[in-house]
Amino acid sequence: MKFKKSIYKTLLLILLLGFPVFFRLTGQPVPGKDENIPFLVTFGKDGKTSWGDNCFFSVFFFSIPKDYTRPFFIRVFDPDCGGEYDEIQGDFDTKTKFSVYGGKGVDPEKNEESRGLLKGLNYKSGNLLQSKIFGNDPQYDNNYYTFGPFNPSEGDFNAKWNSNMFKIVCEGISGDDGNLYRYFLSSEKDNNIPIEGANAFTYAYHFRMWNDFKSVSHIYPYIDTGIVYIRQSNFDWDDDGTILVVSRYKQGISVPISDEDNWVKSNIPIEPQEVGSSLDFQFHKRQDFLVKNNNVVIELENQRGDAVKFFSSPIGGVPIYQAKVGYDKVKPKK
Ligand SMILES: [Ca+2]
Ligand SMILES: [Ca+2]
Ligand SMILES: [Ca+2]
Repeated sequence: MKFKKSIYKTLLLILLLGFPVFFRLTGQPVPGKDENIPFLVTFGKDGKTSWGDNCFFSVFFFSIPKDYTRPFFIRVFDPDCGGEYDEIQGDFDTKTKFSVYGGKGVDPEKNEESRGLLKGLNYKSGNLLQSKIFGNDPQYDNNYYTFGPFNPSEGDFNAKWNSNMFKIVCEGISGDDGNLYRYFLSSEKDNNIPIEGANAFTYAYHFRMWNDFKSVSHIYPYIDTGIVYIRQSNFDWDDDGTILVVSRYKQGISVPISDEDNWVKSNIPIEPQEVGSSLDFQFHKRQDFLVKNNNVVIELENQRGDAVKFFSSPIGGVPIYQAKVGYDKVKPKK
């Protein structure tokens, strides 16, 4: 009977964590549903890095499964810089350019430059499909602008993910204010309708924390085969509480944090059992006083110096620490 039980357990594990889960993912809101992050943030290039953006641009990728062949749209919420949500410095005088790329050169697994981790490299690689510059435009304040329609075949095909890859670059081309915005990959122009099996990811996450003690934000980096440890880098965390790393095998490792306008790096060992699943980076705000308008940047790389992706919808689901109790139960009682 015990043997049977373990087979069922294994089957259940495969069902819960295995490959089919990937095809059920719908990670189209960016930031994702499970991340509990209010906004992405990009400052105008005349801003100060001490406000929480180290490079004044951000790069996001969308993967669209090969079997999806209908047109799709990339919707940007609050693309303007002014009015609600955005971070004013003096007057609102910032212009932000959003550009969508497809074709050869986009896929960051084939073209490292595309990842957007280093200034000066060609993170705008690929064919420019559409772009638009936004200023202080009430028309787009607290509202969507929709890019598209795009044909999935215009993407850069990645055989490993069996998906067409697209990229959206956001640049603060002038001014010094912080543009807060969100993305949604949609099958419809005027509504947010997720595409089955699609996902979004980045290598450098530039985001805003909640102005709320109780809200915990998350990001979910995916641990691919061959990863032995990852090196995390966090920028301008404003000494705001703690960053914890949780996984199926980690109850919570606390990570050294940055304060003002600095990077702090540390290594996190990866257990073989964590390969093929996601980690949960938890961002807990400090409780003794409220750190307001905290913009931060997170980057990860593996032991070889290759960047690690964060998926908007965690691959394999949100990792939950499995207390040893669960394993003791299956041990025979003496
Ligand atoms: Ca300004
Ligand atoms: Ca905005
Ligand atoms: Ca900050």
